[in-house]
Amino acid sequence: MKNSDKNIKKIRQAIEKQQDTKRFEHTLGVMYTAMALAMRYDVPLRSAELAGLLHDCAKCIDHDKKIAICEKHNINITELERRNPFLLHAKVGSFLAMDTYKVHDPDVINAVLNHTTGRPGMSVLEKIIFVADYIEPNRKQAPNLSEIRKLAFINLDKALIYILKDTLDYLHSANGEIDPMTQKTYDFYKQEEQ
Ligand code: DGI
Ligand code: FE
Ligand code: FE
Repeated sequence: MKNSDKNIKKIRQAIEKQQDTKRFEHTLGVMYTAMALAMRYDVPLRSAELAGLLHDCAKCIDHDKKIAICEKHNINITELERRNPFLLHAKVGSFLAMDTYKVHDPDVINAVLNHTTGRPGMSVLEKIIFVADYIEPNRKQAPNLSEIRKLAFINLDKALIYILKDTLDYLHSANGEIDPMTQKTYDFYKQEEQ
């Protein structure tokens, strides 16, 4: 087995220990969906596999512990993140991807970092992880899922915009606090589309 394959196997085993069963199933769903999208959009399969495996590596960590990790390692926490600490799993996850899982590919790290809010100017891999997170087969709740699933393999940017729009609509209806980055990402891609 190649060294890189051995590393991925080790990371997969470590993530399985870290996550509850449901979250790990979701992780594998994102990993395989991201790899399928990587085939479609000419991204290295290994990058999609790694980023998919790692994207929620901090999801099963208590809020207090996530905040403690940020404070210990000088990772900035915004006021909005303090009020909605689940958002921190992306930032903390990207830190752990480097610190614990020893992954240093900046594209993979960015894909973990930006998987929840997105950002303007995402790489193809970042878009793939963002979209795969929403459409992977275990997801059942979001509206328009079958349409977005199809669209993801036809036009990645259109799928991205659709997901951001539905997320913002959902947050408005549920009175969720909107991270300025989620709004900025939507505005950026919506405007780029025209
Ligand atoms: O970690 P996952 O559940 O797999 O997925 P995720 O990291 O994309 O998180 C999904 C949740 O994040 C979903 O319920 C929508 C929410 N979200 C995305 N952008 C924002 C947001 N929540 C708030 N409060 N504000 C945002 O801007
Ligand atoms: Fe997540
Ligand atoms: Fe996820």
